[in-house]
Amino acid sequence: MRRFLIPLAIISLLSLAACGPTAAPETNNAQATSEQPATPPADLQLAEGQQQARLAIEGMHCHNCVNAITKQISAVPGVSACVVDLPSEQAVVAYDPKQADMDALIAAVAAVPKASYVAKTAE
Ligand SMILES: [Cu+2]
Repeated sequence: MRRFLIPLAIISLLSLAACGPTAAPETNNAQATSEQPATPPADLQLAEGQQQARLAIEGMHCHNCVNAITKQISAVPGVSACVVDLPSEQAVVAYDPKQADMDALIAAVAAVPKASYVAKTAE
């Protein structure tokens, strides 16, 4: 088991290092294939008092981007669920409006270390 995990971890680290504002080549591919709009993530099930935010996120290249953004949004106080979708470049977030708001979620996306993602309210 451990034999598999170590190379996987190394590959993950390498692709994370290769991904960011300076990793331009992948972006071109993404744009070339994104002419058909991808299906955005489904609405979340909300507990009482929760709200859902739908964010449009620019700058994601791969699943490491998705993981980094998911982690960052999930760390915002009041956020109880977060689904980030790469093909549609959208995220849905369930949050308690007494603790978090749209500005906090957008700021969390912008605060992902070593990256420059931009989020705004999805149409
Ligand atoms: Cu990435």
